[in-house]
Amino acid sequence: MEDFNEIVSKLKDLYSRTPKHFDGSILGSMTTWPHPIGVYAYQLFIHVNGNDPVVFPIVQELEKDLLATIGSLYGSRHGLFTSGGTESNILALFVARRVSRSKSNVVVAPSTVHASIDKACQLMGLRLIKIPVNPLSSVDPDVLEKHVREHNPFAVVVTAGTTESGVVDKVKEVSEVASKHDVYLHVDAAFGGLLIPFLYKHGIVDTDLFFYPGVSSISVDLHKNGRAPIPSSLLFFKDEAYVDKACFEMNYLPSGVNCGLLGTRPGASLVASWAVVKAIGLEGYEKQALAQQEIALHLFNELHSREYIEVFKPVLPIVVWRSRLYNYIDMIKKLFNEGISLYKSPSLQAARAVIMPHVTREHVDALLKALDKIHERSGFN
Ligand code: 0PR
Repeated sequence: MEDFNEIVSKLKDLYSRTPKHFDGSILGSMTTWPHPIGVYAYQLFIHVNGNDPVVFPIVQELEKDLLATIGSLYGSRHGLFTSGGTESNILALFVARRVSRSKSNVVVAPSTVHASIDKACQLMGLRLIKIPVNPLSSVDPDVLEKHVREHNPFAVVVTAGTTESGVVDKVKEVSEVASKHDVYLHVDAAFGGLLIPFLYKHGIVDTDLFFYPGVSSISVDLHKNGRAPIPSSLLFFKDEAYVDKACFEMNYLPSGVNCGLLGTRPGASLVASWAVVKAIGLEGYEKQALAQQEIALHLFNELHSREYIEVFKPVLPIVVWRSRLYNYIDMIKKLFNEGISLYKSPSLQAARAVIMPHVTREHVDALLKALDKIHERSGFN
């Protein structure tokens, strides 16, 4: 057994070598530095099993409050707290299958859906039909309707803030197609859920995120733009009865049921999310969304002014670009060697920077400097 102090000093060493969001090196992932009140709450409630509301009634109380606050943005307070966008998407399709009257096992979605939809379909033996779409455009509702007529799905999934380019599918128009054909519609707003309602209000995006009559569920991650510690997401349903369909009988538990995919679950992350949402408030999320968008536009404008770059105009704060000199994988590798980590946008053969709440103008300027440097060395500049 190792000495406690030795383990602590090893941990400190490991920590010093682990990248941190605030140092500007993490510009690719949709993760962020959690709000300090969330870290405090997480530590305080570290012992709480979120799957035991009888022993820990706080879990249900705070879940209800959290759902009411965030759900007020979309017009529903029915739902559950989950471990992330993946669990929310799997559960949404699971519930869709349980409530659907249709016998079909087909899910229709634009090709821009997140890979967790593929995962959900593989897990449940569902057939996923992808509509080929331009990654820079939302799915055309008429094309979607054509696929619905042709493939007769029980569920349709669209995305409000796509992973690779931040595009927002037209929720209202798609919901009309879903209503007309009596198909379950899930909207994956893991990334856009805490941006779109505010940016729509300010006329920056042209699509709102709301429980229009044909929408059955909406997922939004709190560990992305919510600034809650990982793992944290919410899955909203249009109807209270749908929440029960995300639960399983488990007789030995004091509550008799287990909701969601996890068994024992981190109650601490639920309490922490609640605390963070209280601390930031919807007004705080609104300011944050506007600030993120402004930094994204700054990055876009700067990239646009460089002749060695081809950049796409951001819809949400995700900026995607290519180099005219390097292929995108080489460019990402070179930037990684300069201490900046980005993700790929394979559908556009491009690099992607996500302007999360921790990202500052200085971080973006350091990225631009690194880009200039790698192009200068090759004599392009
Ligand atoms: N839906 C959308 C639209 C997403 O972009 C993501 C994740 C999910 C669902 C799944 O969410 P969870 O990761 O919470 O289950 N997008 C993250 C991203 O693109 C996923 C990610 C993060 C992947 C870090 C890899 C990684 O190292 O940043």
